[in-house]
This record gives sequence, C-alpha cells and structure tokens, in this order.
Amino acid sequence: LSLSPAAAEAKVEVAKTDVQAVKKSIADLIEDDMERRGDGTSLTGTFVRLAWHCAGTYSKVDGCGGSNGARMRFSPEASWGANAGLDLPRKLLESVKEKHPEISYADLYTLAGVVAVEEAGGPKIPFRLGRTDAESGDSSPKECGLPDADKGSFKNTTQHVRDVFYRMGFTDREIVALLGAHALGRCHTDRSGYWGPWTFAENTFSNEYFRLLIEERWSPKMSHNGQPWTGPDQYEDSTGKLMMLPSDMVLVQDPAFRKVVELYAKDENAFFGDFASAFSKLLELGVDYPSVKAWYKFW
Ligand code: ZEM
Repeated sequence: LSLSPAAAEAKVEVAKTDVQAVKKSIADLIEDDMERRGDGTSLTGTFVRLAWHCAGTYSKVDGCGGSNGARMRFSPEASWGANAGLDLPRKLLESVKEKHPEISYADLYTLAGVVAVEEAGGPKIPFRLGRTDAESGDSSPKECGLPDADKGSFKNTTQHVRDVFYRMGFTDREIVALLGAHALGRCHTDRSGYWGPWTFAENTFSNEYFRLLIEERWSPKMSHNGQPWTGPDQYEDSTGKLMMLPSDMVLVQDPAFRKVVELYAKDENAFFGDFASAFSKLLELGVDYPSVKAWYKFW
C-alpha cells in the first residue's frame, strides 16, 4: 500500500506530534486567558465555535469543505460574516502552533474545540490527527454553507437547519446533539449581532441548554439594559439574562427534534455519548484518512 506524497508527509508530522503535550498547551491557554479576563467568560465556547465553523462547510454532495486545509485562514472564509470574531481564537492559537510547529493548523483548530469541551467538563471526544493545511482558499466552497439563525419563520428556519445538516450527512438526532454545544459560550453583539449566553454556566458543558429549552418560558427579546432591543430577533428567558436563537427554538417547535430534546433534558449521559460521536464525526467530515489507518491513533 503506497501513500500519496501529501499523506506520506502528513504521516511523518503526525508521528512527531505529541498530542497530549499540545492538548496541555491549549488547556493552559484557556486557563491563563480565563484568569486574565476575570469576568466569568472564557475561550471554551469560542474554540468550539472555531472547530465547528472549520468543519461545517462540508457537503457530502461534492465532498467540498470540511476541517481539512484550515482554509479559514484565507479569503474567502476569513471574511465570511458567519466567521466574524473567529480571527481572535486563531490568533491566540498561534502561541500553541509556535510551541508545537509539527501539528497542522487544521488539526490544531479542531483539537482546540475538543480540548475546550473536555476542559468544560464535557465528554472525551475521539480525535485523530492527520489533517493537512491548504496553501490558499482556492478550494473553499464558493458560498458560505454555514447555517443562519433565522429564516423569517419557524417553518423556514426548521427546513434550513435540516437542509444544512443533512448536506453534511447528519440525522435529526445528531443535529439536536450538536446544538447542545450552545450550553457553552455566548453571542456577542459585535460578532453576530445577537446577545447573551444560553445558560447560567457558560464554561460548563452540560445538558442545561435542553432543560432550559423545555422548562423556561421564552419570549421575544424587547429590551436590553433598559433600552429597546434593536438587534436581530432573539428570545429571552424570564430573567432577561439568557437567550435562544430562532434556530434553537426550532428544536422545541418541531415534534421530531423535540422528542430528542426531552430525552437529553432528562438523560445527560445520553447527550454526552451522542455529542461525543457527532462532534467527532463533524470534525472528520471530508478528511481523507488514507487506507493505512494503523498510524491514525485515536486520542
Ligand atoms: Zn453556534 N452560534 N450555531 N453552534 N455556537 C453561535 C455561537 C456558538 C448557530 C448560530 O447562528 C450561532 C452550532 C450550530 C449553530 C457554538 C457551537 C455550535 C452564535 C453567536 C450564533 C449566531 C456567535 C457570536 O456572536 O459570538 C446556528 C444557526 C447553528 C445551527 C443551526 C453547532 C453545531 C455548534 C458546535 C457543535 C458555540 C460553542 C458558540 C459560542 C461562541 C462563543 O464565542 O462563546
């Protein structure tokens, strides 16, 4: 069995990479940054969003997109509106790349998402090295295929969410599991226009997102800090401190999605297991692991 030149080169780099050491550097970065901020926010959510936006461009129709290549470093992906604010985590991860130059950017950006989930107390995510870096954005999809949070009505937004995730090859159950990542992090008005966290513990990976979706009364956000809310349509809980996007509300409006939300709200283990598989699958979409798999160890 012979490897393509690119795969052979990747094999050498992979063999040199000490994954545990890279994971430790990423975890240290998250912890140091959190201390520096001191306001209860952290990089965990932003690293998970980075990994997801690297991978979520994938289309099973033409095999285009996916985390291989780390094409978000280049135009057009760097300037897609959907990726606003993701230059920040990419810049911070440069310090890890300097310490561990043998890991590809594509492996580093996805591994950062994996470490963030684990640091936040989430499940262990099966992860394999082996992504290689593109030299330009020439092989990026022409159009941004990442999902919008609002298509004007629940009906259209539901269809849109299904269209986007079916294109990647996910099932309804996997869609709900993946959206549970919104337990982490928050929306930033200067990135997406939306505001606020989904849960009261935005650095903790849990099934809180699902519990809140079912148990809270969500209403359209009308005001913010005593002023009328002028941002895009979003939902807030009874305290006004938490948020849901229209695309989150779809999960309780649609009967098939809702069943899975109810399951995860009751059974955190089921959520953790399903999330670990679905997130691992997401991060490997379109990655061309050569047929010789023996050296692709799972971490
Ligand atoms: Zn998100 N997401 N997402 N997401 N996301 C945001 C933030 C985060 C959608 C979406 O519009 C937005 C998935 C799916 C979908 C995370 C993880 C995952 C934000 C706010 C928006 C608007 C960005 C900002 O302002 O900083 C939509 C429409 C989705 C599908 C329908 C999936 C899948 C994810 C991972 C598996 C995370 C962790 C954040 C928090 C980012 C942060 O900086 O804290």
